[in-house]
Amino acid sequence: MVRLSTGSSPDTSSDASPSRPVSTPQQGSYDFRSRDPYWSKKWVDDKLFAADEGGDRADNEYVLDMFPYPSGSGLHVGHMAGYLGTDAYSRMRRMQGKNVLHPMGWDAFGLPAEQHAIKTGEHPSNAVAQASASFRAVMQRIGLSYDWDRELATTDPGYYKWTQWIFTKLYEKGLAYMEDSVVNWCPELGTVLSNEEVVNGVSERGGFPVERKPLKQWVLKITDYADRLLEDLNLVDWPDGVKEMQRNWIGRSEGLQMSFPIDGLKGEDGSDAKIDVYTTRPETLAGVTYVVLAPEHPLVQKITTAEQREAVRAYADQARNKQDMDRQREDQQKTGVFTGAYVKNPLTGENVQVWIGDYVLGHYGTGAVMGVPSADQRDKDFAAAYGLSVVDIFPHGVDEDPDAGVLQNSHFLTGMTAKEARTRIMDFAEEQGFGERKVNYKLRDWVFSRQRYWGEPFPIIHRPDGSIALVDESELPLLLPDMKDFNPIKGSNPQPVLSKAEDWVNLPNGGRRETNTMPNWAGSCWYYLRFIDPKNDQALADPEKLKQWLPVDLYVGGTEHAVLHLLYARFWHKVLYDVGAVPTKEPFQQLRNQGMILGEDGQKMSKSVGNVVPVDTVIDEHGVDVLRAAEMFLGPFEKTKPWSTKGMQGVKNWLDRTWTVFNKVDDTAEVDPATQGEVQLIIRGVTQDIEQFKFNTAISKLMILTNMLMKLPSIPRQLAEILCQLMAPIAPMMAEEVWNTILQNDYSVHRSEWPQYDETMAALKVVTMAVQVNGKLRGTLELDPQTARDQEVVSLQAQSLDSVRRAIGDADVARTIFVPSKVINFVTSKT
Ligand code: ANZ
Repeated sequence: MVRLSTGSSPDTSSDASPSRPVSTPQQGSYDFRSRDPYWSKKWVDDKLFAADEGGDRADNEYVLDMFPYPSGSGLHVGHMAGYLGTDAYSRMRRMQGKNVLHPMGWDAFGLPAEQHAIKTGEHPSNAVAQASASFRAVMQRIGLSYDWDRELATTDPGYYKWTQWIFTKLYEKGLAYMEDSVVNWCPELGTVLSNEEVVNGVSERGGFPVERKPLKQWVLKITDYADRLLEDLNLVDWPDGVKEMQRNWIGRSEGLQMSFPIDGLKGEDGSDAKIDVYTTRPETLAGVTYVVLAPEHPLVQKITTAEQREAVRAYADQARNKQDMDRQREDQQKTGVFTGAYVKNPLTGENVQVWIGDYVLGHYGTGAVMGVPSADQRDKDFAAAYGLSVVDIFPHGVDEDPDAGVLQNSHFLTGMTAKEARTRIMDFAEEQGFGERKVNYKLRDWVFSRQRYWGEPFPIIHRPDGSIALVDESELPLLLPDMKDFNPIKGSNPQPVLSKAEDWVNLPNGGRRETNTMPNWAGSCWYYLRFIDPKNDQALADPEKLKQWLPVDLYVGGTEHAVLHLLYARFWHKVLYDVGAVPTKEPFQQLRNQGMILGEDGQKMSKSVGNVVPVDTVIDEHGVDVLRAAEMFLGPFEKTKPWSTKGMQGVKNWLDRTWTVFNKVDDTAEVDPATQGEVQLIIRGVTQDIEQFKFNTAISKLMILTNMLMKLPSIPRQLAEILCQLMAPIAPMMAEEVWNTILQNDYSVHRSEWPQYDETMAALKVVTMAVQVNGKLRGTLELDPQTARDQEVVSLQAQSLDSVRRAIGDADVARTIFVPSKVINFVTSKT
């Protein structure tokens, strides 16, 4: 689901000496080259991060990353952004006494593995095994605290058995059906493409011609769940932007469906034949000066006059190959052709022309609209293009407020506000029988089949008589046949790759197996359930265990999944809820999106630009903790931000300094009350920051604590332990080393008890500091009073502001003027 990729990565277990004996005390600096691999391996071997089975729902916490799509080329720091956040959070929650479920797996069906297979001739399962092994190696090298015993791949037969089982439930509930639909078929690639993969009529990949072809496909009735998918957004704690995108995608609107009698054409029952339109603005009826049908509307043939036939056919032909998205683009020139037919406006009794135009979509509403050029911009453009008349029903035309605007030239609606008139005309239309209130959705049923090899086979048999049967549950999983040739079948008609596996397809009784496969979305729709009980072969998961863990408390991933993945997963979850397989209405309680990490140049990381920062390079040079802390220190978790070598250096200096601090621990030293108070504030601050995914400010506070301790002649053990524990989620390797080797505490710091703070402490005041470059104001920082007094931390935070980075540019900072709690000014010298 998430596209990550990696090359060969070093085997974490072999390149170091994990068995180095522990010695104390240590001086110099933290020996990350040998100690990082030691700890990461030990954590895995000891299953330190395994979630306990059972436990009360209240004590359990489920923290989930969107699982990646393993493929074959280099992992860079940007790929880790989300994982580092959930890891730090999970570590703190465990230390706070939570039983945390934090799993990882592989979304392994789909295009990348299949394409690798086509290129190399190697079976995709090998590519998947290799790629996931190398992903696992990198993740373990970084020490991500997953419960590796729960690792799964959507391509495991033991997993997709249940994907198929869920499909049988959908089918039994009448939510899966077959339909002839029109697809984007690329004869050269031998594959169906999504609308996004088609650009100007050719394939995005390769630039080959794409044709619209009919194909029998499986479709899931997600539209049956439209209202619940909409309403239950109120139950979840998600970013408003994501909820809004889901709402827009579902696109519920309330309007009027109304009939315009066709002049001179009789229906079968002898009454006037009619064109139905759907409108959300029925109050604009008096302003209708024409009606437009989608070019594919079934009535087009019937109503077109002999004179217009040729023009209409030519127009409809060229519209057929256009994408909906292009048809709806606002900057697109509106085009159309007159059909020669007229319809009667049911309010004014006037006849208006009927046109076809591709800005009207065939499968939304009724596939026909009433044209109101004085109220709607698209209609205005269309009327202007063809010289159609305009009736001014609003003083301000299309700019009129759609509720408060007062109507004119509108029969009995004149003088009413649009909102008032809307209700009146709907009532009137229903009384008179020319219209009825209707709710419409943008959401379409979900085309659920693909023609490629590397996907879940449908548990479906087509009997010789044409009827459809489910494969018996006892026969699941229905294994994907082991093929040697996964090449798509090129040619003018769409054919699934599986149709080549004749022995598998043809059954002794004359039946044929379904040869489409499921889309990549299928496996990612329910993996969070399987993590709860990954080895169960009796059920997709034990209902008791589901009760102990659902819903997922926190789900973290990229905004690219804001709509489809989350909508599809919610849909399946609701179906599973309806069949009694899951205990909650919604799958994911809280959602967070990580921001993208850009290259240092502010551009998206890419090989061709040459700005990629590979994970392995940073770790080889500086160790795991520097990578982790530097990445989290770049800025707010949700924000897109560039990588910063300067920032990394700052973080590295901080970690080096903490090492010095830990080496000054003195068991006899006492904590003075002033320091004690300050430390309380830091504990509270770090705890709250990590809870809220504000890792950058948590790190600032850890820097302050370090600086505070640096100033003490010797470090009381209690304070050293607090610093070590507070930094454990951020710099887990060194914290573990210090905890065990220097402080000689019981393994592991990550299972130790999180430091407590005094709840009654007064709320912190925020200090606003000015940030200047050469005396010019370039930004401000909102800081807590402690931070605002610390020159180094303020300096680092200030330099991570975009505006400040830009103002400094390539110059060096020659001098920094710092007035605590007030201002920081960077004076640059020309290089
Ligand atoms: C007249 C009108 C006047 C409209 C006005 C809007 C503003 P939603 O449901 O919110 O997207 N419409 C209806 N069916 C359509 C189709 N198949 N293709 C393209 N457009 C279509 O908005 C529904 C509105 O979108 C409808 O209301 C219709 O234009 C247009 F000042 O009717 B309206």
